[in-house]
Amino acid sequence: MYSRTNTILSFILLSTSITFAGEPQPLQLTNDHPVDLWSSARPDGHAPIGVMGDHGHGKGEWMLSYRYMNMAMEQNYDGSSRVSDAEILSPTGGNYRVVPQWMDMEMHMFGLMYSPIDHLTMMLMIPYASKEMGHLRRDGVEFITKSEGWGDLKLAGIYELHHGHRSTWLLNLGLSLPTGSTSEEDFIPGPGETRLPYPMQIGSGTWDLLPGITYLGQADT
Ligand SMILES: [Cu+2]
Repeated sequence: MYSRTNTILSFILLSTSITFAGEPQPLQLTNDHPVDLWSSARPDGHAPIGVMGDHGHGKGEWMLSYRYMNMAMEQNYDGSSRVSDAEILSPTGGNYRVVPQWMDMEMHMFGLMYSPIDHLTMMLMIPYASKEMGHLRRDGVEFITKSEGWGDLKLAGIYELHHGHRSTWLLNLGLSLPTGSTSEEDFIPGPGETRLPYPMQIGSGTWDLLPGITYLGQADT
């Protein structure tokens, strides 16, 4: 079973994104809200875009986000040492009939944030993923398998424990629902239409609790 070989060694990660923050509330200058208070309307009110759940919003504020992620993997490893395709296929080596040679993954992540009440922001995220894996069979036949679809829906609440002068504590609690498919199939020369291995599935197939605590601290400038 090729899914058992240790795959995935070197990868390149590219991440680009656009964020739209909607209807920011005017900054109120009170003792509670000094002028240099962090706000999601400020560029420095956001962590790098790959970091999610790093900020809350003011009551009534919403935010739409789109993130694009691309990952390319190649070269098999056993632990930390490289293993050649020939070794994996060899009867005296790995003795596998098929070796995965590369995998490309693309993900479009759509996000929605909304704050219904003070200090609480609700977040919804859903990815659309497409995956491709290239294989080499022992007899020299090469083939590619593909899968594509909507992944696991994530719901989260971000509670502002403390929003002070240049420091903020956030409590994050999220739930990942198994909405993504775990029964993706594709044609494999030989066995024909076959259920793809787990890394090629779109969903995790599990319910996951995603708790977290975030501290934001702003350095004096
Ligand atoms: Cu936001």
